[in-house]
Amino acid sequence: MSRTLAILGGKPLFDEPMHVGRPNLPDRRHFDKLVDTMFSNRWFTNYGPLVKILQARLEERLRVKHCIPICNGTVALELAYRAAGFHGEVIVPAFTFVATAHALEWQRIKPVFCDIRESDFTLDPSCVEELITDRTTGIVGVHVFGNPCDHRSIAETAGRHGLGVVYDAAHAFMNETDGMSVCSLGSMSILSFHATKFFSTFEGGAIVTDDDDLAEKIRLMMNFGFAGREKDRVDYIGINGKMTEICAAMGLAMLEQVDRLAEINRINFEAYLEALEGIPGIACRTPSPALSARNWQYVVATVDEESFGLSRDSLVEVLEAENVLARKYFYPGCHRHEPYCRTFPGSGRELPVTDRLSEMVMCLPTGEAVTPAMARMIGDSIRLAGVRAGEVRAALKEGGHA
Ligand code: T4K
Repeated sequence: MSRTLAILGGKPLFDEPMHVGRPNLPDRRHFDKLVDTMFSNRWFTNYGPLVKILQARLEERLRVKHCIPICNGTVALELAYRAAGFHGEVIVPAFTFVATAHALEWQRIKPVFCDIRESDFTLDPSCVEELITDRTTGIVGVHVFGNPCDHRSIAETAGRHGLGVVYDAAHAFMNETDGMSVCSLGSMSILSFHATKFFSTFEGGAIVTDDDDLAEKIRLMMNFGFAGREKDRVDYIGINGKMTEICAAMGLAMLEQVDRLAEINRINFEAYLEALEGIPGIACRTPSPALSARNWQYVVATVDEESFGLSRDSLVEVLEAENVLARKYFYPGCHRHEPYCRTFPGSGRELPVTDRLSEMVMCLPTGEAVTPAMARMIGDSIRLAGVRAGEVRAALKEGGHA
């Protein structure tokens, strides 16, 4: 408690920036070997041998029937929405990465933004019903920070109205609930394997489904609609959603690391939880109790300005001065971004939980670049910022920030 915060003239906590989403690394020898195989195969893309192996390993690991590798999570979303037959209007939470909504707009589907639950940041099923119109064709649930949506209530509402359900499981790799993989909920889910994700292929993603017909349709759609081995027949106006071999090589190498990384994340999370314990106005949000296995990828904290003495934004600035680059995932809600405000003016007024939480939430760095000692130091700086909130506010004002 004796140190001086960097914002108050002290030395920054870290010499190098500590990023949320700093990529974890594979074993280089393993990765290099796979790259050598790729070059000796002279096969770089178009459902090559490494993609086939990765697909089989993912299906085994996630205990799902089909896990189709895709070039990224956003294209996976577009393909999934289209394969689900979505059109007209689709209900989607606003508290998510913009890609969840953008992928609807790119299919000329109107996103109808829905509020979330306070407890776990996921779609609030009790708000869905009132948004259903005769143009609604589907519901998108996002397992935000890996927390599973209330899939039973969503399925019940969707069933009563004849709606399709697609889950955005970008954050939920390896998470389990009710004895199954979170990404096997609903008829289709998408995963993101972006560099910043728990499981990475540099860029990449996947569509998960147990439905053979849907899997067949997606395979046509993601490969220009080519049917048959000779590719002399096109059955569908498809696009290019294929994963490359170099990305599959990264995926195969990273798959060997996931248990180790989940454990590192868990230990870091415990350190943060302890360090943030009892700080007035700071809540370290534990992953949903509905999870029986988790990747611990997101260390999520909320800041209550009144009790803490500083707003979330001010605390993010305090941390930035310490070289800790906390992220405001997800601020603002999608409904507050320009293209959606313009299209749906006033929609924000109806999402009080999204608006409140998006003003309070921040994610803290974890992964193999962070040690429990570092997590404790970050927690102690947050505590100190609260204790010295008055001086911090004055310093921020002087610096033209607040
Ligand atoms: N659905 C959901 C719920 C998602 O969260 C996402 C993606 C998607 C769908 C779409 O999936 P993809 O099409 O992306 O596969 C990042 C990621 O780019 C994005 O994948 C992710 N969600 C989102 C939550 O986070 P930004 O705009 O915050 O990225 P950026 O460049 O600011 O990087 C984040 C942090 O990571 C920075 O602090 C720097 C650090 N970083 C990043 C990269 C790329 C590194 O240290 N090294 C790196 O190579 O979106």
